[in-house]
Amino acid sequence: MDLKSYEERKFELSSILRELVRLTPRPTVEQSAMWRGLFARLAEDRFNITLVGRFSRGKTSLMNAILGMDRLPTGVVPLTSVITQVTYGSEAKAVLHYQGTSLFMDIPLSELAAHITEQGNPGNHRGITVAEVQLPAEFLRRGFTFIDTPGIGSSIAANTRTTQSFLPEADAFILVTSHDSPLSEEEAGVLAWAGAAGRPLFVVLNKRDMVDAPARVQALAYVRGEAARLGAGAQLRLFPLSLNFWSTTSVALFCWACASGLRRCCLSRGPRS
Ligand SMILES: Nc1nc2c(ncn2[C@@H]2O[C@H](COP(=O)(O)OP(=O)(O)OP(=O)(O)O)[C@@H](O)[C@H]2O)c(=O)[nH]1
Ligand SMILES: [Mg+2]
Repeated sequence: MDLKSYEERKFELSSILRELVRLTPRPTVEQSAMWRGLFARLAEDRFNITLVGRFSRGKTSLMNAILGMDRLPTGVVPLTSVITQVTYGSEAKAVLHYQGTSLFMDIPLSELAAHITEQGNPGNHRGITVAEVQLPAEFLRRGFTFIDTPGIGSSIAANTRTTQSFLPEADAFILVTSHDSPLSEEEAGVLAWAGAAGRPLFVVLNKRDMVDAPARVQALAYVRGEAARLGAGAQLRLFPLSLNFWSTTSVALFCWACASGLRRCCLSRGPRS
């Protein structure tokens, strides 16, 4: 897609949105917030890269590695309980957005765990729709937004629901699974969903350190085979990693591969339907 058709498609989308707003004279708070978000995404050329996967796969660890910092909380038990969006901002802080209101609250990053984890905010009882982490990182300036989601398939059903209802917002997926038990039922569901929706899909096979060489080969072949069976083989890009032992080089290579994969997807597919 060239720049002209991109601008045309953007114009078309904003006309449809304006028409929607016009046809809904009394919108709910949720509808207004959704439309504001969509207008902002269009205006800022924002592209949502969403990390999904079963609980404790290492999604938040990957997010920290990509951002080159250890600001987001990780742990062995189901941890992330709130959609956490990392985006550009002139100063490092977090902005909390709540259900049913357009009010928001700024907090220092040091207080984040009290609001976005199962321990500080179990089942998201505080009703936070999104925790927006703003960082003055140069590469976030280009409109890429990384979104960490609560783990799917744990005993905490609210986390699975939160993540599944967020899937349509994703422009591209990084599905994090692991070598020791590749692809849970819920993760296979995400593969099938991304395949049917034609979204770019990067699969990180994490925890490489936990299995021996023959099991690594088996795990890779299994994920490739399942992706093909579920209709996501064409857009699959698979990365074996060990986030407990990540190096700047391995994460930089992953980011580079994602960036070139995204460029290829956008050029070959054009806008999504
Ligand atoms: N052995 C090993 N452990 C890892 C690796 N990557 C992450 N972990 C550990 O796995 C646990 C879970 O990591 P998180 O990043 O919190 O996982 P998550 O997917 O965000 O978990 P939820 O937020 O609960 O969905 C932590 O104790 C990490 O230290 C890895 O490559 N190898
Ligand atoms: Mg997490």
